[in-house]
Order: sequence, then structure tokens, then C-alpha cells
Amino acid sequence: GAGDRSAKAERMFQLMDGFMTNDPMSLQKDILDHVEYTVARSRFNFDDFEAYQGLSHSVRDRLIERWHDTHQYLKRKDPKRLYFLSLEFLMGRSLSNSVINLGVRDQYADALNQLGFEFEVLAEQEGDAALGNGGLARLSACQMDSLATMDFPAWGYGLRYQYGLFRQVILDGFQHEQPDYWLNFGNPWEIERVHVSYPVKFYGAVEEKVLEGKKCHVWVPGETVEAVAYDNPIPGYGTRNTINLRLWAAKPSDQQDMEAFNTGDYINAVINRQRAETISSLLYPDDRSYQGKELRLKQQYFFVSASLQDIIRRFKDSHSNFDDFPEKVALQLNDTHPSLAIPEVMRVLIDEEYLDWEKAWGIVSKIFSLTIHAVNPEGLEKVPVDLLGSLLPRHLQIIYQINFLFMEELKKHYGLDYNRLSRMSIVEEGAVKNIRMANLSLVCCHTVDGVSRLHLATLKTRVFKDFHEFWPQKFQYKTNGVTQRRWIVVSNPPLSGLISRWLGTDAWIRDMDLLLGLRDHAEDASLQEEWMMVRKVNKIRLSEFIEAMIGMKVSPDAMFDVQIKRIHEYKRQLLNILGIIHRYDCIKNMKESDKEKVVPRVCIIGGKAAPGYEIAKKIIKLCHAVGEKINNDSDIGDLLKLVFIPDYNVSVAELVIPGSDLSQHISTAGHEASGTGSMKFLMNGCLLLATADGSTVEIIEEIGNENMFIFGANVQEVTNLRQNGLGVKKSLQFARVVRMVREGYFGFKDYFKSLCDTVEDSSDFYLLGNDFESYLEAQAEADKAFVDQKKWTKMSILSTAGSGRFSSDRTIRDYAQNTWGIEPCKCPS
Ligand code: 8GP
Repeated sequence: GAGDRSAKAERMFQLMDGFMTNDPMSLQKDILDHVEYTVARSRFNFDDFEAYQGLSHSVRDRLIERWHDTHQYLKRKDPKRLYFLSLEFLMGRSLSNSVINLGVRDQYADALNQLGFEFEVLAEQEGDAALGNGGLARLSACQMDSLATMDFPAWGYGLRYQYGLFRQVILDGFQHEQPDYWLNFGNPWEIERVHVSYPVKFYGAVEEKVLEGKKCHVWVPGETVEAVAYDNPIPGYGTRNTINLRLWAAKPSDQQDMEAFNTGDYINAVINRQRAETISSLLYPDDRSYQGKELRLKQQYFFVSASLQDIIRRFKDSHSNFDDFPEKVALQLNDTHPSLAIPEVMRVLIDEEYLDWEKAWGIVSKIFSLTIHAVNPEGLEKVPVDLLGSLLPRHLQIIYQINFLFMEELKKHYGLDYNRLSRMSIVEEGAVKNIRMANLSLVCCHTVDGVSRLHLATLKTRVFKDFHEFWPQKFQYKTNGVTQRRWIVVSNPPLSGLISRWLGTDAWIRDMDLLLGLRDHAEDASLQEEWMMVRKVNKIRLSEFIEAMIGMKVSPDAMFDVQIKRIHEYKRQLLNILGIIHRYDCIKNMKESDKEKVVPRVCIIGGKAAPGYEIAKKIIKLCHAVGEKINNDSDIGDLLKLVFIPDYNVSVAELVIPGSDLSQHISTAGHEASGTGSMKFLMNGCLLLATADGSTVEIIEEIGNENMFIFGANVQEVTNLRQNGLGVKKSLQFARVVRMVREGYFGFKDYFKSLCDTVEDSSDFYLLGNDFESYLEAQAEADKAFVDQKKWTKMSILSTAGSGRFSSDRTIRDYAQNTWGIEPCKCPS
């Protein structure tokens, strides 16, 4: 009876009374208990990896505690929630980030010391969670950290791929891809929720029925797959709030065809069931290019459908109809990949909740917002109508109906302007009919955001010109940001400590604008000295890493010049390599006495090429071929080294960025939507060599031209150059270095031919030839500045000081106020 229950509750309360304690004794006991009972190793005999497992389970307990409290509290308060839908999250490692955000880093380090372990060593045991490709995916991870830190009631939703982004292995200078089966050794950072699961339907047909005098659509699926939730707690910094990243895994469904089993072919029936799991098996490794593949479309719908069932169930727990849905729910589409959520909400509201079209549309048009990460129209997603119709027959009907009504609206406004109608239509006519996912999203979202000011201008004038004319108020921009928790505090502890000492507070970890305070000390000799020391320590750490990785010794006194990001023609790693060839050529032809004036450089390049992107793979090979030549040339010695860091990922970035002097962000102007790597380097006091592209334009405004090395054609000039035919301004120097590659100076003459063709004569679409001279000038400027270490250090301090605007906290605050309409909801401590 009731008495029993309250006695039980009382007992539970006594047992659970108080939060977990973080004194060294409790932490040690906790870690050892997990080694013994969770990892099932003897507490008298376990290695570093098992210690890491025990440690992370102990941290996980603390995460779970706060995560429960946060959800209890939010349930009671029922604020408007943000649901962030993204097919990619590049989380990297979790241990260091978690203990720092929980505020127990030092306590754990002490506790481990007494057990004879070192925190840093154990942290190195963790592998990266690489459930994403590049910028878009790491941005999602940074934004989750900011949402948690600023107490926003938010959820992330995505897919739990069994294979993350491929591992890059270099053999003879060529990239090879290896599967990243990252779950092999268990994942302590996730919580499997066997009871949180939903059926997701595919294929089949739509039947029309009449129910209570109303026409209804009933979708009879051909296949059903179960989506099971895996929850990943995301702790905020300096707050109890810990939000949830819910990732779905596909499992065979019990609702599946009894028929198959009744026919007697038991073995094949089981094997067919097992195939369901392939839906969440792998991440597509294509960055910024789209192929209309059935499995990819299945992934998109699978994750969207499960997420929406979850979201709607949560809403219905405390609401009896959908009137308040737009006041309680904001759905953010991270690029167009989750845009099937739009017809899916329409379908659920109409077919399952029996709302009429107008009412459902009234809701749908208020809840969705979209961020676009692409620049060129060719990069926008299209899905063949036949494919969509066979996989999701009811959704295709709904999309057609949305388009029909949209076309009617356009006709009222523009009359029968068929060119415009066909450009704006959700359905693309042609040999293969396609659904344009971007157009679908633009019609249905209340807000569309670009990722930098320049990017918004491109969207308005080029990519979505027609839509902008029709709905100017829908278009906004939120310049990207990155989280200083991971990109300074976790990855650069010496700098973090130095900043706090000089500002007299560590409040900048939650309020990056405070970094401006460093400006007053930029010329202070003792700050400069400490600053240089910190940079030196990080450079030594990086050189040790390089030696361990590829067996090459580099001097930490040289300038470390770094370009790390996905390999793309528009990002122009080739420009960098041609510049290095030029530098090599100069040193080679120099009088011995002039060599003293050369600033020694270590050029570092890292990044993955999409497996099918031939030109990008040739760029990687060229980098190795050139490195082979330079690094073994005794005329050159330590004056120039070229290092390719294999298998670039988040944890490699955490090591490389703090140890860099100069970093390159040299895309052809107008091609990089924003760029976020630049922001990480900036925060860490690394100087930028960059074109006026994406967010760089805004970085220049914050720290000033004089503290950066800016070069090359700007967007307007690029447009003009292309209109007037390419390759107008090509220097002899450029011709010379390309010829060296072409004529086999670095070997592999035939293999590099097509690569050389991309930049010569009229085909130099990314304008390497045009920008080469000004690139070399900017590089010479950098050399000059580096010789004067005082000046360089001042520029470095001013870079960090001016980086406050590029915190993802600023981006998220802007989204919360101007796009999502959500407010902080802070769980009491
Ligand atoms: C990237 C943009 O290229 C980059 O400029 C921007 O900073 C970043 O998104 C975050 O906004 N785009 C992608 O990473 C991207 O499109 N990835 C494809 C896998 C979808």
C-alpha cells in the first residue's frame, strides 16, 4: 500500500542522500571498484587501458547523476526545448573534457597519482569518437558544449554509426582507407537505453480509407526496423546542467514479417532480419558532395523518424493537443540532411493525430529552422523522385502537396513566370526527376542561417537568390564559433593557466569577451616572456609527437607553419605545396652566405581526402613526394622540412594547434562558408595566413590586418577574374614550380599530370596562379615578423585577446534569441 511505498521512497532517499563526493579517497575507491566490478580485472593487477576504463566509468557515474537531475528539473519546468538534428557529431575524446567541465580534473589527477598513475597517460588511452567528417560535424560538437554550459534546455539527435570516419593510412605516400570500428573496446561515455526504442517504417504502399466520413491515408510499410537509443551525457562547464546527445542504432524489429518465418526458411529469415543493422553501420565519408544513395536516404529517415517519435512522445506526456507545440518545440536542421523531418511531422500530425492540412502546416511552418553549411549550388542535396517514392511513398505525396501549394502562392505573386517557378520548385524536372531538399527546407523553415556574414551574402545573391527575393526576412547569419573549453582549457593547459593569472580570473572560460583584457598587457615584457615559454613548451610537445608518429626530428626553434583540414581543391593545399617548392628552389639556388638569413621552417600538412576524390588523393601524394626530396637534401638541412601528419582527427588537432606559429586558411575567396579551424588557432595565439574568405573577414575586423598575413583576390576580384577568363595574372615563378612537378622533379610524372592540368592555363578554376605572387609576399612578411620575436609575440597575444567573438557561446546565444526562442533553465546545485 501507500505506507509501503513511502517507506521504500524514504529508504531510497537515505541511500541516495547527497551527491557523489570528490575527495581523493572516494575517487580512488570508485576507480578501483570499477576496475574490479565493471572491467572485471583484479585491483592488484591492471594496465593503463584498464585503469582508463575504471577511471572513465567513475567519471561517467558523476555525469549520469547530473544528467538525471537536469532531466528531472526540466521535466518539472517544461520550458521550450531545442532539438538539434544532425547526421554528424565529431566529439573526439571525452575524458579530459568531462573532468574539466565537471570541475574535478585536479582531484582525479591527485587520486590517480596516489595509485601510481598519471592522468595524461591514461587520457591518451582513449580513442576518438569520429561520427562526422569535418567542419560541420565538429561545429555540432562545439555547439553542444555551449548549449550545456549556458543552461539551455536542448537535446542533440543523431546516428550511432558502428564505423566512424575511416582511418587514414599512408603507404608510399598514398592514402589508404581503413575502417574505424570504434566500439570494439567498449564506449564508457554512452548509456544504452534498451527500453527507449521506436519502430521505423520503410517501403510499402499508401492506402486511402474513409474514417468517420474523412479521407485518411494509411501507410502500410514493407519493412520495419527498430531504433534503439544510446545516450551521451554532455556536461556544461561551471554548471550542474548536463544535456543529452541521443544517438540511434538500428536493430531488427520484432514487428517484422511473421510471414518470412512461417514459410519455413528460418535461416534466411534470421539473416534478413540481421540486415536491419546496416542502416546505422557507417558514416558516409564524402564531405560536401552528395550522391543519391538508398542507404544514405534510409539513414536520414531512420534518425529523423526515431527522433520525432521521441520528441512527440515527450510533448504528449504533458499536453493533450498540439496547440502549444510551437511554444514548446524548436527543431534545428543542421544542413539539409535531416530535412525529411518536415514531411514526417506533417505525416504524423495528419495521418496519426488527425489534424487537417492547414492546422498541421500552421504548426510545421513555426517550428523548423535551418543552417546551411555549403557554398555552391552543386553541393545541395537532391534525391531522385523514384528512390524517395519507393522508400517513403507517403512522404513523396506530402512533398508534392507542399510544392503544389507553394507554386500556387508563387503564381499569385509573380504570375506565370515559368523560369522562376521551375528554379524555385521543390521538384526538379529533367531526365531524372529530383526532390531538391534545400528548396523543401526553404519553403518550410521560418529561418535560414548562413555561417558567416560573407556566406549569407553569397546565399542571398547567388545560391538562393530567388528565395531571398521572395522571403527576405527568412535569411540571417550566425557566424560560427568554437568552444574555448576544449580548444584552450583542455588542449592547452599552460596557456589557459597563463591567461587566468594575467586576467586575475578564470571567468573567461564562460565569458570569452574578457580576453580583451590581455590587450593592455600585449607589450608587457614579462607577459611576453611567459607567453613565449608556453609556446615553446607546446612546440616541444608537438615535435615529440611528430617524431613518434613518423620518425622525423624537427627543431622547435623553427617556425611551425601548419595547414590541417579536409583536403579539397578549394582549400588549396596545392597552393601551399607549390609555395614550399618555391621556397626549396630558392634555398637550393642560394649562396651559402645568404642561407643564414633564411628563417627555418617546419611545414606541417594534415587532412583526409574523400575515398573517391582522385585529385585530393594526388595532392596527398604530391606532399609526400616533395617532402621526400626536401627532407633528404643535405643542401637544405634544417632550413626547411615538410611533414605530413597521417590520420588527422580531433585529438591530433588538440596537440597540433597549440604548437603552431603560423596557420594557413587559404581557400579561394567565396568558397569557404565560414571556417572554424582558424578560430582555434587564433585562440591559441597562432598567427593566421589567410585569404579574405568566410569568417576570416570578421577575424580581420576583430584583430586588425596588421596582426595577420592576408593575401589574394577577394570575392569581387574572383568574380571578375572568372568573368574575364581565368589565369590572367600568372607569374614566371608559378610556371616554374608547376613545371618542376610536371617534368618529374619529384617523380611520378604521369601520376601528377592531371593535377598540374587543374592549375594551368584556362582551367585554373581556383585561381592558384593568380594568387601565387601575393601568397609568396605574405609568406615573406611572415618570415620578417618571425625574426623579431618581440613583435611576433605581441601579435600572438593580440590574436588570443581578439578571439572572444569566435566562441560558440556567442553563436549559441544568438541562435537562442533570434532563431529558436529558448531561454536558459538552470538546474539548482
Ligand atoms: C563546413 C564548411 O565548409 C565550413 O566552411 C564551415 O566552417 C563548417 O561547415 C561549419 O559551418 N561544411 C561541411 O563540413 C560540410 O558541408 N560537410 C559535409 C558533410 C556534409
